[in-house]
Order: sequence, then C-alpha cells, then structure tokens
Amino acid sequence: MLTLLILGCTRSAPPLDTSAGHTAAPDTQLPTDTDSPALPEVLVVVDGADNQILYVRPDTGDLLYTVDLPTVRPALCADPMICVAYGVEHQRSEAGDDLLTLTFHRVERLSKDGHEVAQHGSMIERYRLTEAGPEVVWSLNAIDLSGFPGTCSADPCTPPDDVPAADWRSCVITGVHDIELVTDTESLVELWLADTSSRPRAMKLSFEPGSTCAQVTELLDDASTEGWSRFEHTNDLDVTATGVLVNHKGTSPEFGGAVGRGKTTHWVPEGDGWALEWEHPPEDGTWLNAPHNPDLVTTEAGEFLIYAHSNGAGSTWEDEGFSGDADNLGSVGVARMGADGPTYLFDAVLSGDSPLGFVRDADLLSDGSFLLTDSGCNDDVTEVCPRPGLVRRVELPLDTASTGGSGAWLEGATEQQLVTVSELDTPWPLACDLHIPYESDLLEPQALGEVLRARLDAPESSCTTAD
Ligand SMILES: [Ca+2]
Ligand SMILES: [Ca+2]
Ligand SMILES: [Ca+2]
Ligand SMILES: [Ca+2]
Repeated sequence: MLTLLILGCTRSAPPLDTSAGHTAAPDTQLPTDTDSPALPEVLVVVDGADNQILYVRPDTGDLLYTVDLPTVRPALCADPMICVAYGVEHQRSEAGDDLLTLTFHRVERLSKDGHEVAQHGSMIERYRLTEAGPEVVWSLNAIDLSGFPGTCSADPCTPPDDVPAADWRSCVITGVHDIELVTDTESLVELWLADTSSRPRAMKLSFEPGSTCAQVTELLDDASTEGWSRFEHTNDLDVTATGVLVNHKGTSPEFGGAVGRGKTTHWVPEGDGWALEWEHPPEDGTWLNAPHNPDLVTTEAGEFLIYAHSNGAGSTWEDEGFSGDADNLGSVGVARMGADGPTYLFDAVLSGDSPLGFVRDADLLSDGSFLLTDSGCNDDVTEVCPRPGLVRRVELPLDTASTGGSGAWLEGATEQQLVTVSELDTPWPLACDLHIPYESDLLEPQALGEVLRARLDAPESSCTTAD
C-alpha cells in the first residue's frame, strides 16, 4: 500500500485520469498547517535538445532547478556523447525528497555538424534533487529477457555499451521515449516502458532499486503479440483501467506506412499475452501524422482520448521531409471514448501568428484546461526551426459534435475537423529558451519536495525572456 500512497498523492498525471481535478490530491493530503502560505504549481519540462530537465515556476518565470545531464552524468553524457531525455516522472517521497525518474537516449556524435551519429543504449534512472545537485538513486542500463525464450541470444543483463546498440537489437533498450512507474517501494520497482528504437515494443520491468538490470515480466512485440508487427516507433505507453494505451509514431512499410504515419492502440490481457482492442484511426492504411503521447482522460463531459497530433495541421506527411513554415504544424486530437473505443471529434489548432508547432504532449489540468508541450519542430539537427519551443495552455471544446470523419490525416484534412481554439495567456506561453522540449508536467504543490520548496525563495535564475 506504500506504493499506492506515494504514487497516488504525488504524481501529476495518473495513467487514467478520474476527474477533471485529477492533479489535485484530496483535502486530507494538503498541508495541515493553515499558517503556511499557499505554494505554487511548478512545471517540470524536458528541454530535450539542451539535454536538460528544468523546474520552472510558471507564475513568475523563476527557474528553480536544472538537471543538466552532462553535469550529472559526465561519464555517460559528456561530449562526444549527447544524452536526450524523453519521458520524466517527478514525485515527492514520504521523507520529503524530490525524486525525478527519467529515461534518456545516448547518441554519439561522429561528425561535427551532428549529422553522423551512433546510437547507444537507453538509461533509466532516478535522481534525488539535493541542494548541491542531483544524486543518482538507481540506474538501469540492461534487461533480462530470459522469461521470453528466443527473444535475445546474448547473456541476460550484459551491459549494452561494449558494442553499438544496432548489433544487440532485441537484447537492449534503445531510444526509450517513455516510462511509467507502477510499483515503487524500497525493495521493488516495477515500470512499463515504450522501447522505441531497439525493436518497437512495450515491456514491463521489475527490479530491486540499486540493480542495473531489470527482469522483463511483460512483453508486447512482433513475436509475442498478434497484430503488433504493423506498428512501429513505439513512443508512449500509459497503463489504463483495463490494459495499456500505446502510441506508435510509425507504421511498418510492409503495411504501407512509414516513420511519421502512426496510430494509437489499446491492448488488453488475453490468455498469457495481449490482444489489440482498438486502434485509432480505425481503418487499415490510415494514419495520424506523427502522433505523440495520447492520454485517456475523464472530465465532467465524459471520457476522451486526447493526443498530440504533432504534424496534424502540416502540409505533408512527416516522412516526406521538412518543408519549412508550412510543416511541423500541430494540433491536439480529441476523440470520445465509448464501448467500442474512440469516436473522433476534432483537432484543435491555434490561429494567428503563433500556430501550434510540433506538439508532443497534452495533459489535462485540474482546472479543465490542457497543458501543451510544443517542440516547435521535430528536431533541430536536420531542420532550421522557424518556431521556438513553448509550453502552452489551451481550453478544448470537448462538447464539439462529431462530423463523421475518422481523424486520419489526409492532404486537405478531409477526415479531420479542424477547430480553432484560443490560447490562455498570462503567464502562458512559457518560452524559457527551450529547445525541442519533449514533455512537461504541471506539479501540484503537494508533489514538491523540500528542495524544490526551498528553491521557491531562492531560484537559480529567471526564464521569463522569450526566445
Ligand atoms: Ca506515458
Ligand atoms: Ca500518455
Ligand atoms: Ca500527456
Ligand atoms: Ca505530461
């Protein structure tokens, strides 16, 4: 029960949101000292291309704390290595510690311009934020697939860095884009992850904190799971009430797809394995344009699937290359959930001179609005991005009626209903000199540990200046 208490009261984004006020803990968990001043919400944002994770107070723009990966992990992340962080989870422990659990992918720069690189294995780590800087609590770099015979021919738990990851494929985790903690005690951690680059697969890991290797206890991949082989570039996973919600940024060329022609899928336990319950969009050969980070959310208006449709308002498929101002334009896709799965409603876009760029994350907040992480562009190595990275906030008209479209991306948006929404301002959007931010979470005050609370009065710097 310890696990549920820790996770239940401190996590900012439960896998299945149960109310519009999902980020607020029950009153009994609020500080009982009525004399203490109200604490603000704090944004944790993955500043991807800068290899950093930032804690920012949105109401003032104060930068409270920086986790700089080359500084924290010089042996792993200093030049010529680049450590790109993806999904993060922040929590306050029962002892009041600020704990950051994250996954980062290691890329070795082989040429000065960064176009030639070698991929290395992913790390999954937990840091305790201290006044002097982050300390490593545990660090995983290897998996044991012996519970799934035939998946990996190498010895279990062999560290992946001795040879390039491409030679290991099934035996390692590479490009992991998302983790989700499900058990978190002193003796056992269990988490799900979306393995994006080794093989497109989803897996559940189990390990003792301190071990560098985790037992794989659940696996969804080509060999184990019927229908899985159509979907590629698995980059988000949420545990739901009945199964796992998975995002795929691509579909196998064997099925007419490409990187950037993706789908959202929901899988439920069946027999010893997993079965596909639904996919969105539903028809074979139709896709979203580079989808990211779908969530199932419940509000007073019902249950919805929302997703960052990163190139949902772009002029071409993401795999057709970057065409400047008319591309890497995003939307937020919304579908209503029912007994048969999602029914598409609309894609929200912003009008004016600051449209949504390559949106990678959308979260329901306690006031019913949505927090968007807008990367600007897919990356800043192969593209000169005309837009800054921003964390933005919008309201979505969830009562919008379906027009019958499937939500699939097609030129001319014939299957989408594009609905223009307004951006909430003051203090949003938050620019903070972000470069290709990947995701962000808005932490409620009770999720702040003692170090972050102390930094409210002693911030590192300010990041109110727009890029
Ligand atoms: Ca997730
Ligand atoms: Ca998600
Ligand atoms: Ca989200
Ligand atoms: Ca988020």
